[in-house]
Amino acid sequence: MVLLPNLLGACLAIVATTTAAPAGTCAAPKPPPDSDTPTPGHEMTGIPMPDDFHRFQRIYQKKIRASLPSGNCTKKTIGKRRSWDELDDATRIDYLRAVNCLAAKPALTDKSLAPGAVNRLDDFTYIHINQTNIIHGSGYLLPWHRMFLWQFEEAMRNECGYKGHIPYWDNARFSEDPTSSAVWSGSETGFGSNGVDLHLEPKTLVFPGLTKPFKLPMPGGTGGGCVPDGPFKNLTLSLGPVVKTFVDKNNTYGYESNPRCLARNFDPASSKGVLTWANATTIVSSHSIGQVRGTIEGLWHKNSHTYIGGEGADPFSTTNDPAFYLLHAQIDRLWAIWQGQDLENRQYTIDGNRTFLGIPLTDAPDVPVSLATLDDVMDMGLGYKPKAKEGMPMITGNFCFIYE
Ligand SMILES: *[C@@H]1O[C@H](CO)[C@@H](O)[C@H](O)[C@H]1NC(C)=O
Ligand SMILES: *[C@@H]1O[C@H](CO)[C@@H](O)[C@H](O)[C@H]1NC(C)=O
Ligand SMILES: *[C@@H]1O[C@H](CO)[C@@H](O)[C@H](O)[C@H]1NC(C)=O
Ligand SMILES: *[C@@H]1O[C@H](CO)[C@@H](O)[C@H](O)[C@H]1NC(C)=O
Ligand SMILES: *[C@@H]1O[C@H](CO)[C@@H](O)[C@H](O)[C@H]1NC(C)=O
Ligand SMILES: *[C@@H]1O[C@H](CO)[C@@H](O)[C@H](O)[C@H]1NC(C)=O
Ligand SMILES: [Cu+2]
Repeated sequence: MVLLPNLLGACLAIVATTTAAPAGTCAAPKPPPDSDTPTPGHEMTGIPMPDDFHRFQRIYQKKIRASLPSGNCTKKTIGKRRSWDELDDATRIDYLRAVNCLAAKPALTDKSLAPGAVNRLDDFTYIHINQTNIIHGSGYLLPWHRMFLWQFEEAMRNECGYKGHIPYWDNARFSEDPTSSAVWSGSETGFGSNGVDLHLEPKTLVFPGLTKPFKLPMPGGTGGGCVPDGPFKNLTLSLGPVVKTFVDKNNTYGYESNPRCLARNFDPASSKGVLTWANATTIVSSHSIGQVRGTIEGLWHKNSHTYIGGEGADPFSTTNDPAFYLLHAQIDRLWAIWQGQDLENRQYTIDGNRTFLGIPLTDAPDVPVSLATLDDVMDMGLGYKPKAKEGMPMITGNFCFIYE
């Protein structure tokens, strides 16, 4: 009776201090939750986190916590970003309320840039559209979206009184049965379910703004129509869509007003056997920024968007689906866990071109076709233009958050 806890204790000490304790050394007892991890609102469901991913996540969390306090970022002030599935109902409802609050506030974007921008959500969609060919398939993917999430979180908190932080869509838990995640609940505590089934055919869509054509295959999906339930049932979108079967010269980037519902088109094949714990573990165990960005971009990011489908699958106006922010928090979390294995060497690293796949652009000819650098300026909209490296840390500069 006395021996067992001692043995477990010794084992835990090894796991906690060795970065690469081989699996099985300690008959893999689960480490206890950290004492400052609050009791979750809901039990986690779905496929449990495997030990190898858990090890990477714990190393990241320990290194971040060990670096606190860092300036004004302390154990008390650090923003805890949690899985939507474990948030309590009150926090979920408050988050969804704050999104609809931003949808009810007037846009700040100059009408000459985007005549169709109506509300504060459209400000985010406008700049995401404007920057799409610069911030995807490029070195800016990760830092730009980290900065973007932070700006959204600030707007939610400062303009709409949201008290929490951005949650993430823990899609690996639900890869084989994505709709079992609380994210897609049609009740008042979810983002709403799939769009009504329009029996769409697969299509091939084209990007505007590239000097070389790039074709995006879009599966037929299982929905395609309006989301019939949940808090965004009545949301009216205005900007986009942008990718179509042809380049629409009348409204190339979807900046004109185009009132319509929020549509989704779940594609289970983009998730099953794809957004798996095994692939998530491949990402966080990458050995270089090139490898981590490549796998995030080509595998996790692409398939997460394609799974949601509809508005969420348009690479330009994808932010029209409020679930975008949860999807990207998960992307950001995978990058954060990778960075956290070796903060000294991994926090400030960049890989990739300055444009989408290094293709010259037609509507940003001043952006050279060459490799991105840490000192390049990113356009976040509304006049905010930080350097790429400002979008990389987690507990300094603008940022103070941890993924739990
Ligand atoms: C993005 O906005 C800038 C003005 O800030 C404009 O010059 C550029 O053409 C826009 N690009 C796209 C793709 O809309
Ligand atoms: C949507 O609008 C209808 C009609 O105005 C209203 O009854 C319903 O409560 C609204 N639903 C939501 C989720 O806002
Ligand atoms: C573009 O606008 C012109 C003139 O208003 C119209 O005739 C044409 O059908 C429009 N094209 C598309 C693809 O909407
Ligand atoms: C993702 O997982 C699937 C199934 O396990 C595997 O076939 C595929 O190679 C993985 N992809 C990557 C990029 O590791
Ligand atoms: C940059 O773009 C060029 C041209 O498309 C491509 O060959 C190269 O692989 C890209 N480099 C990176 C790091 O993505
Ligand atoms: C922390 O300080 C930085 C730099 O002085 C500032 O930009 C940031 O807004 C502060 N963050 C918080 C959470 O107060
Ligand atoms: Cu994006």
